[in-house]
Amino acid sequence: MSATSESFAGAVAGPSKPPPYLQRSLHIRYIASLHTHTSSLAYRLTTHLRLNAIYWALCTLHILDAPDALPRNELVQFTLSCWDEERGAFGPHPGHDAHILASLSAVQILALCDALPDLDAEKRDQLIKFITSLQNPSTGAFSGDHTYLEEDTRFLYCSVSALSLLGALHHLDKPLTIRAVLAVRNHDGGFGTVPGAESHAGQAFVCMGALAILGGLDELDKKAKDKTASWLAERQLENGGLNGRPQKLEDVCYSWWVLTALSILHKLHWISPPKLCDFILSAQDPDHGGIADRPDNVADVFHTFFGVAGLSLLGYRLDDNAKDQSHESADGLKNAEPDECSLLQEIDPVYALPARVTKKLGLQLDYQALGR
Ligand code: GRG
Repeated sequence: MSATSESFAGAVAGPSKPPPYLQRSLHIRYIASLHTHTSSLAYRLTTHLRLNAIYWALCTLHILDAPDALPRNELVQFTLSCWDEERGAFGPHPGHDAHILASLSAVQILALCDALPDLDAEKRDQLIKFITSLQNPSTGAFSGDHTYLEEDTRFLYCSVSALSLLGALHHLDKPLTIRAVLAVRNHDGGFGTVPGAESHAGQAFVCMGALAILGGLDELDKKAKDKTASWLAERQLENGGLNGRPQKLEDVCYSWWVLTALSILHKLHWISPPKLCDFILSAQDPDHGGIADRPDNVADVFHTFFGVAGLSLLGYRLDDNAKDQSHESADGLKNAEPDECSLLQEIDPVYALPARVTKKLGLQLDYQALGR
């Protein structure tokens, strides 16, 4: 073929369009490949997110029922090597300072790998001390680290969730912490980062999740809960995707931040699940795997996790895509038998971990999961 006809053929073919079903095997290969492509500039520039990324990747594989596609022992050892001796908690990468965002990811990775006991008793105690020391004793708000530069409900959720996963929630003043969550609730029913800050869907997840773990959901009466659910349901746009606040663009990650809060409120049916499923599937990279923030953008592990987790909450069925499943058999990957394993693995919207894990730890709380 001549150069001209080759480029003409390329122009005619154009970029592939994602199929209307989940490309499970392709996404498993995409996630596994992230572990081997470690010499790229992008990999080096994201060391500050390394433990978060391992958590997103592992959790995606668990939902896709392929937990062994990444090397468990190596990841557990790497996670433990991110321990910051001086501060007594986890940093995002060996040699980095401890932070609550990395510490929750570390605890989640250990929980996913059934390796929580690998954290020895002395370090567990230090970690609990680090987390409780982040709380502002007069307001109950949390900072992310010992610089105490910024308080944010994200840090509160991470602290509450990590303490709970460590079986150490009794170290916390629960009524004070619940008050700190209620203080960021706005008149529109949404939640912000600090009192008076604009409502954002990300904060709806962290605030509803923290209230659920702390047993504080009933501090909101039915009218207040419905107002929050209405604000969340209004996030769905004509194209099926969800935005994070009014007048903003849709993004696949809001499938997680919005759906989890609706799930905790038992109001998942207040949005259109089929339209959201279609939007998530339309953001797949049909050639290399992974899911992007929206169609035609570059896929990444963050959006892949939140897209797949959203599909799990929506009760997406793998047997909707017979074509992709036959592809999987050829690869030797586990095939989903329609009667036996047609749903994605269940994700717990409160802890952002597979339900298998929170059940085993005796932590599973009440929530709505479609199709189960
Ligand atoms: C265990 C899943 C899990 C999370 C840990 C870190 C954390 C707790 C929660 C983050 C919650 C949050 C604030 C999510 C929103 C992230 C996001 C996409 C922010 C984008 O904000 P803008 O202003 O985008 O750039 P919009 O869409 O508002 O224009």
